[in-house]
Amino acid sequence: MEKSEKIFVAGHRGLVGSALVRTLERDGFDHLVTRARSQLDLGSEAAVDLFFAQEKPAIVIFAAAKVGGIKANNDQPVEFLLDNIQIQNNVIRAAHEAGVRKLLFLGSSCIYPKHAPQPIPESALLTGPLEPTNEAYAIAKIAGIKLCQAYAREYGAHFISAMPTNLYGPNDNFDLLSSHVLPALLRKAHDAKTSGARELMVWGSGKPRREFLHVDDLAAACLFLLERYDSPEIINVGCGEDVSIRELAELICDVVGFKGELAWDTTKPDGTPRKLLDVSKVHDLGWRHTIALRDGIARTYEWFLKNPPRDSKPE
Ligand code: GFB
Repeated sequence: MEKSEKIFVAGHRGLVGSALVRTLERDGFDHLVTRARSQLDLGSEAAVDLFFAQEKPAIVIFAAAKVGGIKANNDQPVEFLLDNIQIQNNVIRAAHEAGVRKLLFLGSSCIYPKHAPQPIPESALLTGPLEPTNEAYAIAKIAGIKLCQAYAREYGAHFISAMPTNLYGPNDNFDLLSSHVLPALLRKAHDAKTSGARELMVWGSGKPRREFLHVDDLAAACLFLLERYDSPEIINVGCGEDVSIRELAELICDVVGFKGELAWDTTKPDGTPRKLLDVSKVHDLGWRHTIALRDGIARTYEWFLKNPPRDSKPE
């Protein structure tokens, strides 16, 4: 990739998009194009067409999505399905029509069947029923993967798709009702410590296992793949290790310095029992993560302390 190539990062204010911009700028890419939601509504076909016709980016990284944790996914299947399909259809089609040289579509590890073999190989896609709490989001992401593969097969487009595991880091969503588990527990541990509470409430049984990747590692992987990977076949991006939600909660309490007890709200869903990606394909290409979970949590907590979230509704 030339440093001067025009790169459009769709969704540059989010967890993933902001990490991509940080990494690209650090590496000397000096022709980035970004648009705030108020400037470009990716849900509007006409606006997206006009943007691509005017800007003609060479590279597109698709990091725009309606995302959320287990509760948001479960509560709003319509929005997760409709919004995601709409924006990805608009961007992928317009990218092809504007002659984009390469597009990277970001999916999610939730595209795999609920009872996929662990660690989950890329070949597990569409081999069984999905986890019901995130079926809508997963179906939208699978449609995006299939659209990229269709453009590659029918028109020879260089549209690739990476499947990141659960991500965390700066600019994450710390709202307790809509966030993922890691930012939620970081905030709860901080609030419990500062208020002198004795207990921290964790959702579910604590038994599900998840794999967590710092978003700066994902951003580095995206650049690596844009430069070295050109197959329409999906590729997993993770760290190759998972922890139970109980272990995660204990680790977060330790980093934050909360010394109280964990309590379990078993009225909340556990979701997929385990989600660990098989990362041998990306390892064989030569990419590996660099940020250990404990360090990544400590760095994210530092960021959180400097950027306290606006108050969300109580749980
Ligand atoms: O991160 P999370 O919301 O989503 O939840 P998924 C992971 C696990 O953490 C679940 C438990 O078993 C939750 O019950 N958990 C414990 C908590 N305490 C909390 C808490 O305070 N907040 C939250 N949010 N969870 C999402 C999908 O699944 O993962 C999306 O819904 C997407 O589609 C994303 O794929 C990466 O890992 O279960």
